[in-house]
Amino acid sequence: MRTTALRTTVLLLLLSILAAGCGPRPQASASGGVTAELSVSPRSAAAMRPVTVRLRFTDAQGGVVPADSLEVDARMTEMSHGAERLMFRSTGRGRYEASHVFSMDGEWELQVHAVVAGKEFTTTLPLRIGGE
Ligand SMILES: [Cu+2]
Repeated sequence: MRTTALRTTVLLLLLSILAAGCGPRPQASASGGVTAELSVSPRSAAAMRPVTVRLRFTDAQGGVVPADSLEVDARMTEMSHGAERLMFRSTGRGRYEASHVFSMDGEWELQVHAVVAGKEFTTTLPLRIGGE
């Protein structure tokens, strides 16, 4: 009996940890003083149509900082199919833009790997495509 109760407690603890990681996340992510800001257009972005994804990096003072390198992969959070590489180009003043056709509607996340101000910067930004 004791063992069963303990197992139940451990299971509930694990479930609560998992649930805590499932809330809505902000569209900006900071690391080492650098913040990545994401915006997408159109607002009603949907799969199988071109979507414009914009990224911009700012430092702790809020100033825009350019990325020395930038690689972004989009993957669906609830699926195991492969990632899609987004091809960003600089549009000046520390702003980057990619046009991408997402293969499916659903919950995506952008995995950002950049070098900003000489430092490695990695973050994950949530992105919902379609379904609204
Ligand atoms: Cu999918």
